[in-house]
Amino acid sequence: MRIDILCLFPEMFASPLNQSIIKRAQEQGLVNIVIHDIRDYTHDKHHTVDDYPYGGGPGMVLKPEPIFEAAEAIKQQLGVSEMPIILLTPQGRLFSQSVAQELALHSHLMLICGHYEGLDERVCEHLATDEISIGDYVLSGGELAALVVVDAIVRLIPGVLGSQDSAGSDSHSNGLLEYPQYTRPQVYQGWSVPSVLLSGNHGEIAQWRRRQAILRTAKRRPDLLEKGNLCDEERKWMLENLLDPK
Ligand code: 6GU
Repeated sequence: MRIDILCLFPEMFASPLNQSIIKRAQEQGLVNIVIHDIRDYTHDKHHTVDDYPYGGGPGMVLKPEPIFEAAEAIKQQLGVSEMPIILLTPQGRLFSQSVAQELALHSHLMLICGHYEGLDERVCEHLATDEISIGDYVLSGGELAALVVVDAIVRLIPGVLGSQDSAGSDSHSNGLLEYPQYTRPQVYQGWSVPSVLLSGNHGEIAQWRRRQAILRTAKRRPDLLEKGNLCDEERKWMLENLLDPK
């Protein structure tokens, strides 16, 4: 997969993309992430990227020309006439694991990071094919949001994670929050690991984990439960244990 990112602050990407799983994915050639500075596509002496809003009011608005020109140059370089062009904006559709799964299917993505108070609406209307927000709060710019989106997508590319299993049991991948995990020591400050996990009985362990994931989701994120595909027996067990926590 290739991901091109258009932004005003390219240095914000250097460290996050050079750590851990994303770094390894790039080294293995599973993803090629290219950062572009929108300022490089200006033509005036001062490399102007923004201007006053028509109609007045506070703040500056990103000009359309450098963004359109950058996107055009990238498409030409890639030899494609169409590709998903995703604008990161608090006005976009809400990002989620299922949006990440959908985006991970593409071979090319272009992400555009907005900044300052806003960006010319013609970018949204005539260049972007999608607009994404990472949550209901306001960031100073789209760069951090782009990093969140890239991280969530890259770990879904086949071969990126060590064992194919580890993406499958993550919180949200089966619609539920993840079950509690433990490692050594068996007793820490008097707190013991649940004995079922030491039993070696894989059937019982799987059932305990499934039930813990259900209970945790019901308590913390009941809005997610309908995506968890509970069977009647699981629903009954959940209701009993929510009412009567032992
Ligand atoms: Cl994508 N951009 C900005 N500036 N703020 C946000 C956001 C994006 N998603 C949530 N807040």
